[in-house]
Amino acid sequence: MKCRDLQLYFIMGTTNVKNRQPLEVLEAALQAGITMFQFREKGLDALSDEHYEHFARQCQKLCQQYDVPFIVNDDIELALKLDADGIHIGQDDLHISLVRQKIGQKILGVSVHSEAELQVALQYGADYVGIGPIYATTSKKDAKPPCGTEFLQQARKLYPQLPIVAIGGIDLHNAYAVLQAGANGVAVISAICESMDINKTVAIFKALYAA
Ligand code: 3NM
Repeated sequence: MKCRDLQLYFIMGTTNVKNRQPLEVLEAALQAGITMFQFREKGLDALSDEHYEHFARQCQKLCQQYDVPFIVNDDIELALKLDADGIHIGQDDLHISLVRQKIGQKILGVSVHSEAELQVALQYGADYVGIGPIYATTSKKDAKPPCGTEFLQQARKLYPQLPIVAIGGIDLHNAYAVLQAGANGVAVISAICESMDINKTVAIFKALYAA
């Protein structure tokens, strides 16, 4: 995994998309140039069983067509079954050391909220860390209070080479500040799922890196 894979990391499940087909949204985002995708099927109306797996496979197939890494949120069994490119875990999931054992060389992303969590993630070989929620988000029910960019800046100072993606409430207006604070990229749900023009939204995000 390269740092620039984190530039525009799109996260989506069926419950994040209203009035549109989730696969159409994903394909539009891929066409427009997202650099990484995370399959995150959560919430009351989330798919389950064979529907869940089928949808995951469809997402994976699209990502493969566009040569974009397909990362699974939390579900290690699914990631292994589908031979996904990687997995992203939080602090409430299986311990990172066990996850690393199970997934071998696959990409491993870990959400961290403190220096202690960051050190554990690195000790067990996280390929990248997610820091957030930077700003208020409505996309994750159990999100912690927004932390702003302070911890992100601290993490960057401590580990100049560490691939870091920032998450939570990031949109076209605040993304630049997050990159300035030290993130290699931004992970977004609503900025893309709720965009009226995904092509344009993605282009604007990506133009931030050309500046
Ligand atoms: N994880 P949006 S915040 C999936 O803080 C997720 O770990 C977060 O969605 C964390 O871009 C979040 O719509 C939701 O704010 C991000």
